[in-house]
Amino acid sequence: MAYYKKTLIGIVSEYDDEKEYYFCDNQYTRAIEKAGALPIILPYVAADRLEGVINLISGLVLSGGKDLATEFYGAAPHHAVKVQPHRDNFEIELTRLALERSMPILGICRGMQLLNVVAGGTLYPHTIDELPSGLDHRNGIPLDQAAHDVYLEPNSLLFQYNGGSSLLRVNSWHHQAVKRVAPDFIVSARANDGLVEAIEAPGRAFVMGVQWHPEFFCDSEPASRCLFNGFVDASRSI
Ligand SMILES: [Mn+2]
Repeated sequence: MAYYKKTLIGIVSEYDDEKEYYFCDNQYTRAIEKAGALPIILPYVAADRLEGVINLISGLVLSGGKDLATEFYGAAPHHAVKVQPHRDNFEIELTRLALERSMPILGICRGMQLLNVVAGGTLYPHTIDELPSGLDHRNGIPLDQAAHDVYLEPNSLLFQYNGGSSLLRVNSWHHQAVKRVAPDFIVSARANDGLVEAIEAPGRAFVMGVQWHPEFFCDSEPASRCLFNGFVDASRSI
């Protein structure tokens, strides 16, 4: 279909250090395809190629993966934080450029955390250290199953995507979380332990982060489908 050519969505890949392979969970690519766009998996190219990447794509998915290094948000190094420096360097600069160009961005899990940091917020490096009475957000429940509830704010896009209901069941596989929300962003969802589960930038076309993995629920749950459709629609109009 012709409009695929106009709507390329870049998805930041993961990287296997041992094999030296880039990889990407096909749940992301399927979700983007189903929403009507063409997914492009992005390797970590050199800084002087970032402009070219941004010129190629209409929307950017910041995918899940290892942890963002603590140095980027002013926290001390932590033994539970597993980093991938060349991904951080690539993805931070790419996200900065995408924000500058007012490009639609969907940050998922690590991607939400990275988006928050690039926009000026901070993270908990290891939530159970600082919030010991909270939920275990990485308790081993597989990502194709809901793990806990989140409560959506009525003034958020997510609330609309959820049919005007504040309650949503989500999956969960994270040990870090947003601490201070970036300026110009609002919290659009929290878990019942108070942890920030989604953020969005109301002044922008579509810039959103979700701490869960909606790409696993596109077939089974309308809010996730609407979220990807909303992201691709915003990207299409760029
Ligand atoms: Mn969670």
